[in-house]
Amino acid sequence: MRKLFVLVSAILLIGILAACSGNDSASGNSGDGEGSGESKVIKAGIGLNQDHPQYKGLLKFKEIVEEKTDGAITVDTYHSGQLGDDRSMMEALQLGTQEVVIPSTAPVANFVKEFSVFDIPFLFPNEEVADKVLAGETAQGLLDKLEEQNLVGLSYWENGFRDLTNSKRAVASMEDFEGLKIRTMENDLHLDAFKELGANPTPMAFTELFTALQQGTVDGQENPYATIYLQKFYEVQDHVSNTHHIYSPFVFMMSKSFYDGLTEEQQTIVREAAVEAGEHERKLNREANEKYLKELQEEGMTYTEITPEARQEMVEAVQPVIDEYKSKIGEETVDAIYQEIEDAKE
Ligand code: TK8
Repeated sequence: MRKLFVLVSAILLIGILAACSGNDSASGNSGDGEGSGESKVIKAGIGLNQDHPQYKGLLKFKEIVEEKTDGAITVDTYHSGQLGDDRSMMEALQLGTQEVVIPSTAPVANFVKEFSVFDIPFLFPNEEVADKVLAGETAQGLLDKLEEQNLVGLSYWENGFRDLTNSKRAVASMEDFEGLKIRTMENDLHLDAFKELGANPTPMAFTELFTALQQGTVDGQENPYATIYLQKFYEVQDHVSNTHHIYSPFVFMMSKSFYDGLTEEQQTIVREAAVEAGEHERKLNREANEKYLKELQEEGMTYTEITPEARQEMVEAVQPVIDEYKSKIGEETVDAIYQEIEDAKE
């Protein structure tokens, strides 16, 4: 009789424990999401380090979400590629093993090809026009297209105008690109544009870049001044030029399976938090890009100014690549963005 009691108790205990640990995703989010009231965890990763405005923006997102949900949703933040590079983290969102990533638009084009519109060289004339167009109908519509890839685009943040660095020579004009081994993001338009300028481009994840520069696998790279300074590229690069060849947005995106499991109120909270934190990040990023060129020179980098005439030569040189990619990206999207840029200039 005693043995039977012990056996029945053990079976009951195992059943109770199993019911309590019913996690439906690797990040430990339990419950069906239908307002189950159980706590949820957002695992959020970026490639840049803890000093970059992008991470400060992510901490702002964490602060807003945890406060407004009264702790029902908590945000665990990871920087410096701790969870992987942009592309692998986007795949993790699709698999449901990570909830948030904020990649540059360039690698996003491997999931939704229309995002490559933002990789058209010399597309945006300045940040003011970029802000207006990214808040416009076409750019917002691209965020919606991410849902086809089990991703939810919540807002655009700012990476910024990209500038060239290298360890070989001063770059003052297109001729100076000749033969330079330049790392580019994993995006065909970037690759073909740098080939057209005479460089020898190599696509590479950001997480591998510092080591590649240090070992001379590549001669140079291109990123905004804030990234160049805060990732300490001045330790492995001698020259910087204000090529300003592309304005890169970031895309704040969430796993669709996680988003769909939130209550309507929680969905509104994360959407609004992604927008508000993005405004905070954009402000910090502009301040950083303003001040770090001077500090790069203080760290020993040689700065070379690209004159308007030299930049115009580059614009004309890459035009055949832009013409070729218009149909690859989607003519409707490209035409709409160009129109919205003209409207934004007025
Ligand atoms: C960081 C990247 C980076 C981007 C690049 O994860 O890859 O060069 O500019 O900011 O998204």
